[in-house]
Amino acid sequence: MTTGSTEKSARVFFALWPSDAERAALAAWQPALHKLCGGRIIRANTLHNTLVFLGNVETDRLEALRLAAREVGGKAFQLPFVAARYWGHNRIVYAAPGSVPPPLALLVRDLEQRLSAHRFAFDQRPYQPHVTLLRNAKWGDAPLPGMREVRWQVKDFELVQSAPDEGGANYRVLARFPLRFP
Ligand code: 2AM
Repeated sequence: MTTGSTEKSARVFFALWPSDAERAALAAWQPALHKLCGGRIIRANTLHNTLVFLGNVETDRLEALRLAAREVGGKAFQLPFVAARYWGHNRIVYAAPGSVPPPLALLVRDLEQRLSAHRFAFDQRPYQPHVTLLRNAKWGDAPLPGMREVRWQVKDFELVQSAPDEGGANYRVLARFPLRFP
């Protein structure tokens, strides 16, 4: 596996990466939310749901990281995003599922266990599934308007590299890991 760069480390995370149709359906929430909350609209082609954030990993360990993720034995599942919400602490507007489907919780737990077993460090924050839609937004604690539900069919998860550019972050899918159908 190559990152296509000569950098010694890469900023990486594991995520659920939607299909084009799922991505377009979530992007359709953005204009109305932007009108209300302002801030910066996240580019539709970068919308994702982070599972585990690692940060900088030495490029010569990326192959070991990919092999660690291949040990994860998760199942495919459906993930419905039902509401737009706001976090004041980091000023993001995000899409949220109504609940965490059990196979998603198991996937994150299994992935974290495999990463720990292979001595990879990662952000230990409790997992709260979300797709960031706007950054630097402004809203209070009133509910945001209802949005049309978007159902993701989660069939795989991805290892993604993040490289900042002027328009926000630029993401590159380094590897895909299929989930099993029950
Ligand atoms: P966010 O959208 O809530 O900011 C790439 O930065 C992805 O990793 C984003 O989806 C971001 O979540 C998530 N992430 C989780 N922990 C992070 C951290 N400590 N630093 C930067 N991004 C983090």
